[in-house]
Amino acid sequence: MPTHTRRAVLAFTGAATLAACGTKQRTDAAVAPSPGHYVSPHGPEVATTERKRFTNGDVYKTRLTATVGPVELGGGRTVDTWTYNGDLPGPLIRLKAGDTFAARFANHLPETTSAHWHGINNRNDMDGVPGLTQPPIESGDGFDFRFAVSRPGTYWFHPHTGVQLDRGLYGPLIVDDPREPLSYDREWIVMLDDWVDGVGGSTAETVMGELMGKPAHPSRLLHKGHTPSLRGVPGHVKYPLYLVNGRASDDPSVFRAQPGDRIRIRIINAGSDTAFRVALGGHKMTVTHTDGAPVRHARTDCLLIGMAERYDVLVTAGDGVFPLTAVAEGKGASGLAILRTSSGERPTAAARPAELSRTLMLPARLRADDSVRLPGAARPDRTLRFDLTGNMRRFDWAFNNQPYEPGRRHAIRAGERVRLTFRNHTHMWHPIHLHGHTFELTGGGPRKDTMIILPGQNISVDFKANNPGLWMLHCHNVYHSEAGMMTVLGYLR
Ligand SMILES: [Cu+2]
Repeated sequence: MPTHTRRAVLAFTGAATLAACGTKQRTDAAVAPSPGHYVSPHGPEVATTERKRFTNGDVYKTRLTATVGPVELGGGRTVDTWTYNGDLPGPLIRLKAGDTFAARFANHLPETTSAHWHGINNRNDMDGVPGLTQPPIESGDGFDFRFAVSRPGTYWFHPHTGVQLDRGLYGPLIVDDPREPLSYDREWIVMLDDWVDGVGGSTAETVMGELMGKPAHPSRLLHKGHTPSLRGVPGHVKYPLYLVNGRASDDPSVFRAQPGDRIRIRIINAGSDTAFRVALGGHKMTVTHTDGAPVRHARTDCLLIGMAERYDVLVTAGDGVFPLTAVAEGKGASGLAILRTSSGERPTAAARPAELSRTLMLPARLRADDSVRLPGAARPDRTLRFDLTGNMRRFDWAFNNQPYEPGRRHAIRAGERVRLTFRNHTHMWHPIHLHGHTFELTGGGPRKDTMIILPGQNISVDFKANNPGLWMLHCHNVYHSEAGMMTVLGYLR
């Protein structure tokens, strides 16, 4: 005999007992209408929006298999972990704007999984959020993903299930622009990661257990996580390794180029609990994109990249051997890759390029390129306010003190300019990610889909509600999202 899960019951009563609220300006907290008043991920609104995106480009066909097996991390270290197709990072998915993505996804893991296409303004039923946009993909089962890809940029893919991301399940997803406005000689994709899985018997699950108060050996928790120039604690976990493109810093990957080459570097933070401060020794960087969207070009020495954020930069290669150093913010250690344009000794993992302590680029200093400014009046049609709450001892990270509940939805309407206002009441950093849309930092700031909110900060972002469905809004610290710091924005029908 079927029984209701606790979640389902809560979702139902939550929806039924709250009164409906207004549509103009301000809808705080959750949420009024019953589930039937929301656009379904499988509803006609989603299909109509997808038809508008479709432009009859090529069909990009691929196979992705989530699998268990050994991976070599450099320096002779081999771990048993979970990856896509046995590769770390996972296979490069590369298509062009206007194409259709078609992947046969197979789950060879011992548990359910999912696949989320981070940053893509996807059709809602392909967004890969189990229990919200589709059922979980069972062990031994598969799923056919198929969707139109309309916007160029630097994206990536990962599971949206538990803390699986803190294994090796991630890969780059690059959408080329058929009318690429930048000119450069080479391209370097750089994926950053904090690594624990399979080292000394630790897994993402043992780390989560320790964070929830079950001591583990070896302990992976940081007791102090100070950051050089910004407030608060960036992350909880002292990882045994920080990887760049799947390699540990004592045996780094090497990118070869010619002196004078103009190189586009696409940097993706696939870490679960680590923000990285990134510099290329001996070089200034010109920031061209954040989270796939163009910005007015801005020069900097150093970037701060929260979990799931991406930055594209241009550099003109010098003559020599240079460290691309990614310091784990507040954790002391770093990841490393090498740019080599001539012979010479390679820098060591301990290298700390002077650029790390020069100009640091933060999103508030960037402006959206005119081509991606949000259209329409600057005044929002609706404002949703989110207090970021929780503390380390209880490990109860949440929005507005309410842990994730798939049936609790924040109502929005198609066509609205929606403002999200975040106030961080905690001591932790929270990189907040919105699915299916890119927002603009208010006041003409950059377009992004993930934004670090520092302790004490009060930050507003606006987006155009142009992609109907049920969309996750969550912290991209995977241990915070798993603890409950997730919620849903739902389009009203
Ligand atoms: Cu968080």
